[in-house]
Amino acid sequence: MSQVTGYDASQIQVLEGLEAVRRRPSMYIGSTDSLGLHHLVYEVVDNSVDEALGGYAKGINVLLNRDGSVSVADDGRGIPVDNHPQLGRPALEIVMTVLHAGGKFDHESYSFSGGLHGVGVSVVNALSEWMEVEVRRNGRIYWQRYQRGSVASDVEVRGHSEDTGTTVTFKPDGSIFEETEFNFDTLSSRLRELAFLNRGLSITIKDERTEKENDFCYEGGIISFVEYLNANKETLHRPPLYFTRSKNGTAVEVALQYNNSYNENVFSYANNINTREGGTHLMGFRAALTRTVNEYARANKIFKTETKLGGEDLREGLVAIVSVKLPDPQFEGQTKTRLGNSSIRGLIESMVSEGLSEYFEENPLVATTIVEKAGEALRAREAARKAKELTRRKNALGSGGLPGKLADCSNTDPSKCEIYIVEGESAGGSAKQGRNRHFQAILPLRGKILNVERARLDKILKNAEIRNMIVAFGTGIGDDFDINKARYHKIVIMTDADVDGSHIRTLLLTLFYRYMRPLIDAGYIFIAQPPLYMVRKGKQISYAYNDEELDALVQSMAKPVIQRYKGLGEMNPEQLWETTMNPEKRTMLKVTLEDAVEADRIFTILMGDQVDPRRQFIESHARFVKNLDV
Ligand code: 0RA
Repeated sequence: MSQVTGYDASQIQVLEGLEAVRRRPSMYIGSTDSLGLHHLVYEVVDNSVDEALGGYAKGINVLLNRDGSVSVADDGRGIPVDNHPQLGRPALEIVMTVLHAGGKFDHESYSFSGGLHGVGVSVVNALSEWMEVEVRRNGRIYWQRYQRGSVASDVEVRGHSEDTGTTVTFKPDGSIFEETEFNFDTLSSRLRELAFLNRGLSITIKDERTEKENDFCYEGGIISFVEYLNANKETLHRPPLYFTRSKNGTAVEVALQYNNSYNENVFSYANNINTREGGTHLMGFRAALTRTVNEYARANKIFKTETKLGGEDLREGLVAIVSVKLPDPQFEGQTKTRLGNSSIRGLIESMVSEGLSEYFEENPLVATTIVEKAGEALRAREAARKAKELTRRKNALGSGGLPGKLADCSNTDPSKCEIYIVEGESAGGSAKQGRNRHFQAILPLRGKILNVERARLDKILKNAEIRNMIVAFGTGIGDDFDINKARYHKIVIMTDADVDGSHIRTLLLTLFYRYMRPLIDAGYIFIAQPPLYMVRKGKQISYAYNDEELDALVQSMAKPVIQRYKGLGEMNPEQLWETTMNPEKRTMLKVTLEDAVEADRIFTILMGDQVDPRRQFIESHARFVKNLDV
């Protein structure tokens, strides 16, 4: 610790600290792309959530302002403004400008939330062109402004207020972020999630630019979350199973409900952070679920013969939220979203076992329903294993085991290789002729693939088109999936721009989403963008990929001949290469999965067995699902 004290010394430290943040922003907020930009808001919101978790704030309002700034307001106690005894500056200023000061420098207690990186509001300040904070406290309104993290005005009193609370407004620094425009839907999803995770907390978001707004407040907390996830599914028991337990300073909250689908949809959280990569808490939960259900089945003699349900049997149709709150969480993994604390596994397993067995004793009908659903899954899994064996043995036969319909590429370095999944034999033929055979493989699909949303793995594996894909990709499927075995790092869906084409695309995306999700997470899935029109005048030929481009071309070429492509088959191999497959010229859409909750909802609605929600969805999203006929 330095011997120099007082204002000057502390100011120097402040500037050094925040300068470090501006020099290496990614170290503090993960990235400077759109993800990092939105983390700024989450970081500020999390401080208000903390205040709400402490029982001091009831509501949080987020406002997207017209000038590109965002305001986060809460009705908590307000950040203290009195002078800090050692530093001789207002506590407010220190919270906003000192790295790691956080809001809790005067508290012994640990913070439960704290953003993805838990870095504190001063980091957001450092990365903002400007920030202003208003504190309502002691009957007064206090205000201070900062620029790029530095104090731009002393704390001022700006009026009177009987309310208490804090409002932070900031504009992200365009010299640091690649993108500075906030996305309403992205923020909205995260705020909805926070409202689910913190029962009774009211969060609103309003976009001044578009007048869009949302209000989130769930008295049911994570029970409401599970109901939301199951909204368009047929559930097997109502209401969701729920319990909470705490031990040794760690709390676990579980809500769970089975539906009649074959998918699993489990979201785990540690201190309100979505642990997409799972971790020790999720392992503890799964172990407890498997053990407890097996114990219940045995004790109540539900199966006639000795039956051991596996973890995968209990996943079928499972929708669950597992939310843990613990001191000092360790986040690991590629995206720092895997909980690493090793002692948590056993602790969660014992708390969840206790909670589940108590619930089962009190709700024997629910317990029996779950045991029977898992028993059915077990029998189906046996059948699937046999089907998989068959696929494997068939693969061992033939030339190198690859499907006969696949025109493979010659390069064997997966990172250089692409595979086009092409609708129809004729377009497949054009693609085979037009491709660069060095690094582009072609797999034509005959007709539509099976709808995996309404089938179990054993049936899925009987589908020849799906089997061809699995074998060509090299990755396996479901539990056996291994991304390291992928034979191509680009998998390109190329379908016609019509009703059937978009249906096939959705079927393929559903397959990838449900059974090969790591391909999406790794950014390997793409959608080819063939042109919609050919515009010709004499020898001059141009292509338009949308209606605006068509208008522009017609303007510039004056009275050209316009041909609308109805299918890929109308292009000859050279045209297909030039317009859609040539890496120098093509544009492709990369399929990303920002929001797993929303993706699940869309696939359920589009591909599930309930007709009414699908009709409603298509009516209200007519543009998104244009030409989609399911
Ligand atoms: C430290 C102490 C106290 C409140 C806060 C921090 C606080 C921080 C933030 C950040 C956003 N909203 C906030 N609301 C409160 C209160 C200390 C006391 O009053 O005893």
